[in-house]
Amino acid sequence: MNVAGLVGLVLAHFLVGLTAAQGGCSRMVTRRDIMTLSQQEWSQTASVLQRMQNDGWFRIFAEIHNREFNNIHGNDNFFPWHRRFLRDFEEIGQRYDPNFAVPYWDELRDSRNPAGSPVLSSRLMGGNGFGGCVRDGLQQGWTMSFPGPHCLVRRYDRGGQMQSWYSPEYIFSTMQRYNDMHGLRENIEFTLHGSVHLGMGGDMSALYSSNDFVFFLHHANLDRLWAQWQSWGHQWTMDGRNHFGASIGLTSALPHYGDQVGSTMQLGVNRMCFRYAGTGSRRRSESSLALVSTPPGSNGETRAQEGLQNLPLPILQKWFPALVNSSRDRAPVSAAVAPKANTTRSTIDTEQPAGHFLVYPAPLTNEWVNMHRFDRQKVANTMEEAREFVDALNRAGYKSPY
Ligand SMILES: [Cu+2]
Repeated sequence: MNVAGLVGLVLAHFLVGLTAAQGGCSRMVTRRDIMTLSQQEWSQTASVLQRMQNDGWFRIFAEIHNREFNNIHGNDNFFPWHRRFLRDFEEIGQRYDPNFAVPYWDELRDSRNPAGSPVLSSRLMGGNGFGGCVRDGLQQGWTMSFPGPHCLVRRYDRGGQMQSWYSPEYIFSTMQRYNDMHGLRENIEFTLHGSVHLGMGGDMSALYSSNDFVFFLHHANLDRLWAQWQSWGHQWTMDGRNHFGASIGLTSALPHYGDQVGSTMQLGVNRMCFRYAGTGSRRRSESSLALVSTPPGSNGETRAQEGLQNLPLPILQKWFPALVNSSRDRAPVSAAVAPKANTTRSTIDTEQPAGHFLVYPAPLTNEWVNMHRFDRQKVANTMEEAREFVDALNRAGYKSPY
């Protein structure tokens, strides 16, 4: 073969690779905040889920999650594996309806009083169980078949109430404090991930938690947060270890599926044919609080953003490193917008808009720590740090709009 032929061959390979990488999806679906679905859209989603249940798919997914449990929790397979698992579920759903997409629960928005969330109303997911059994919402009357026949069980962790989850502010802080997968994964897994599973209780706090469709709403939200973190310059960040202590990289095989970890890293490529509506859909700057898809007309995001930027410098340096510079840049801008140009940090208490002090989030239980084989000391440190965060912001007079 002559040189031109060789160049042509190499080029052809390159182009094929490029096309495969960019055009892996013949069609994309959009995962939306479940609260933004119309009645008709929710009915279509619910009808797919009902047929998946009738055909035994919930059993199959619960069985996989149960079997792989220790391979996919408490180690750094956590994010890519759950992304692959959700996509698997979504692809099955698309056999019933090509438009099917897993919605997400914007659970940070409901973190203060999760049991009061409209997501848990009869119209959507239904609420706490009665004598354990969930009696309203999507899965009303369903018999789950893994590990044996039973009603779907929910037992909120505070009787009819749930302990508060982690605030949008705390998760925003986590996402800018960690630049590695291991650090981000461990913090999110110990905090928001665990508090939602434990708050709901019942099937959601078991090895086969995917019996409850809330599992998919929850993991779609965690995946959305990961996608947003990825867009902050961490698109290909993958590090850490698997269950056996071996390091994980982009070419490692995902448990059960065998696909490479790298195949999950980009939305719109390979099998990852979905995007997120709302906050996860746009590339946002790391210094902008955009984790919560506030309803139209609400100014919660802006108010939280301004409140955080006005925090004393040592607090920003410790908890919001990405805001340190934007806070300095911002000061003259907000002064120009508002006529109160002489606002100083010492008047922060009187300048804060109405809102709530932060509350301590729900800690993990010992049972949960054991079930996941987490390192006790690391969990204790993370729980302590989360309380420190609440104390620091409350002492500074920060009021959350959430
Ligand atoms: Cu899981």
